[in-house]
Amino acid sequence: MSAGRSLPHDSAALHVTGDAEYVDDIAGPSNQLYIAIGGAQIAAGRIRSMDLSQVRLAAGVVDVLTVDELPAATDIGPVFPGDPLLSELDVSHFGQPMFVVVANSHQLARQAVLLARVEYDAAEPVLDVETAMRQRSYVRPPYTMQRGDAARELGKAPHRLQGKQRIGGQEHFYLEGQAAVAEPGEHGGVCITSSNQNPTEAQHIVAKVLGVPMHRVTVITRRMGGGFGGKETQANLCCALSAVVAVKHQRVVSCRLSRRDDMLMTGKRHGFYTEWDVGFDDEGQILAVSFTLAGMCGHSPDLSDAIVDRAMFHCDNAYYYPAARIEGLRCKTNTVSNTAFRGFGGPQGMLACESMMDQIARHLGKDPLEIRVRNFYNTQTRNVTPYHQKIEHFNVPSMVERLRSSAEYVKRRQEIEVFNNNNRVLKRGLALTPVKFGISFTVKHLNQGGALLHLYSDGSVQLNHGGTEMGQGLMVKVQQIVAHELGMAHSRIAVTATRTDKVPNTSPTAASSGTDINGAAARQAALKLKRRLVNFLVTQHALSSEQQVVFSNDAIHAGSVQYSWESLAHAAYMERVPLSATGFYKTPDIHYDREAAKGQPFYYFANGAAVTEVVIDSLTGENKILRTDIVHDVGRSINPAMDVGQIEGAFVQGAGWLTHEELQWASDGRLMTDGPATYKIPAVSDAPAIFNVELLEDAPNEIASVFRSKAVGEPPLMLAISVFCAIKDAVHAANPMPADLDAPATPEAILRSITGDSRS
Ligand code: MTE
Ligand code: QUE
Ligand code: MOS
Repeated sequence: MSAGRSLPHDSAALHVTGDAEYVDDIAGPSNQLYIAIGGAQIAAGRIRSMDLSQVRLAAGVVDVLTVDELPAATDIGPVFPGDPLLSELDVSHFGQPMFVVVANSHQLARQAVLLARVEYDAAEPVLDVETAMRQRSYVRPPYTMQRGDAARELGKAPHRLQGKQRIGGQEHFYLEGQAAVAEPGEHGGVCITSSNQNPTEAQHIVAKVLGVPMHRVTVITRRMGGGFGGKETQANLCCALSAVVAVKHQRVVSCRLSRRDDMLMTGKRHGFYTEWDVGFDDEGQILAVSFTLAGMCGHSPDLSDAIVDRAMFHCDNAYYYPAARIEGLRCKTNTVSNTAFRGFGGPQGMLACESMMDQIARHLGKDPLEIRVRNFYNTQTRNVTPYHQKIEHFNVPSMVERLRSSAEYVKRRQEIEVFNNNNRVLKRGLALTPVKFGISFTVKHLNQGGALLHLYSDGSVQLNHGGTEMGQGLMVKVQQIVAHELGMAHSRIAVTATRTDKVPNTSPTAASSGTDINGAAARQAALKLKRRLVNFLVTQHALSSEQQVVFSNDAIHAGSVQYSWESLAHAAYMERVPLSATGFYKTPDIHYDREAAKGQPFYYFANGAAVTEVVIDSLTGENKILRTDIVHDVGRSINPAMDVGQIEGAFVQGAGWLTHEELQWASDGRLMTDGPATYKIPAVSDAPAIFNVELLEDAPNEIASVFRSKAVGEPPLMLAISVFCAIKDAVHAANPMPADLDAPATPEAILRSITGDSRS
């Protein structure tokens, strides 16, 4: 049977031979045009004058466009307006697109951009979230969730602590940058091939920008060389600009951002400033908590409303708060508009929570794991979240117990103490942290999926659905689901490029829900096709019962007659049975009243736990992960190899966010970390030397998800919080009264914390 097997990624061979086609591999016609974007050289202020005459005269330049040449809508804000495709006179971040150069090659277009002469009236940019907070400068109004009377319970608590933490953002650093190719079509339409997590949204935006109905625009995505949330809304820029130029010049147009432009012009993970005020008893059991979570949204809303919401939904992580008040702020800064990034705000809320847990433990002189365990939800009495969703299934406590023994937590804790007593410079640290991550888009309408299945008369199947492939293995998993349902060899099924003209009105491939919703939709399509084939066979062979038709082992049995897929497809075709089916799925039972901050936004939770041991050098702040053990709950896995790959990759990406990767802006608002020389993503050697990843066994999802599997894309990123907490543990071994440790825990930050040289 296909589901549950560790099939290789459907593009694995293509990936390693270089035959997998990405947007920039598409061979265009010889008269293809290329564009480059001219970005603002200030972060805030106004354009006084813009002289593009030298740009127009540069070698190979065919056209130069500003906002005045755009045909229809000029704002590409995905949810709320605020993202000018090309700026008018106001500038709100460094690198903001101002004009487009169209030339005969990317290189000529990029060279011409440099010839622009622009004068500005620069204003003082706001470059950090605390300044925006003080000025009450927001892209969206503040929003609060509460349960119980946190202020009153805080006042009565035997112990009370306040803490704060700055949390850095993160560049997506997908290996394939933003790219789109637009081909003009009839009636002012266009067909765009784009590296894109959200083809439908691109279709919608391009239609608005061109001033044509959506039916004139087709968007195709075969695969991305990584998306990580960075191609959910940020792919729209290349799509919209290439479409405008393609329609204007009636030629194929390529837009592919240089790495530097990509880093300057497209959004990243939100940095956060977080504060907590917590009351607890002598045992460290939390009685009440108040959080302020302030996200650095950049200059416009983009998806920040939902992202800060998700941070708020995850500052409880796995812990019950008898009373809680959670305030989320969407701070406006003169930086690029921040966007979706694996975890979608969840990691930032969860890190604030886990930092608070550490602080409580240190205050009481207890092991942080003891405090964590003491505060876990249970499903009987301590089972209501701050947003009033009940926790009905919860396997975090048993997973943590399992990990505590399999990773020898207690023994290693003692060994580390001995090591630290015997080493003055090197200090080791250990931490075990859990993850509980809510699965579903918290915006209800996005929780739907669609699929289209064709059985051709030779018995081969072509499958299409609304999800996009970004390396996560969505296509092979959906292929396995359909193969399983049809009892068919998976090799008969070709999953083809995602296209807005095959499955319409799709949701972004995001919120880890790709398989949950598109796999379920594809399954519905397979069931529909199967039903028609059963009816056909029952009639054809005058069978007394449908039970006499069996699909298995890549063949079909109708009573005593056996068909191959070739013979059945041909026979059904000859009898004029429709062999194409659509499938649709919407997640049941979810609702959230944002006004009241009450409801059931999540269909279920994905869970995991990690123990990490690190070593730091207390003189230099250097740090290294020595060992990580993970137990993660993917329900009944559809493809264990893909799932383990997702867990390993997400963990390392999360560890990069919390230890190496640091965004820095110059005082004029220019991003200084604008390439791999200045922005350090993890290398292979940064993965834990000992890395034990285990899928929780015999744990089918209690909720009726597709084949009882669980989403895996984002949740394991937050297992990397164990790295941060382990570093903090090591810092405490170096100095029992260190200054606050902000994220990322770079060598500089670690050293500042040890020496007590706090930045503020
Ligand atoms: N894995 C790879 N290799 N590349 C990616 O870009 N994106 C992550 C995750 N895993 C990503 C990835 C993010 S942000 C999400 S939301 C999910 O994959 C989306 O895919 P899924 O819903 O099919 O799991
Ligand atoms: C998780 C997500 C997303 C989300 C909510 C989540 C996401 C996303 C949106 C969103 C919100 C409002 C819109 C819209 C999209 O919400 O990726 O078009 O109008 O795009 O909990 O990953
Ligand atoms: Mo993932 S951040 O939901 O694209």
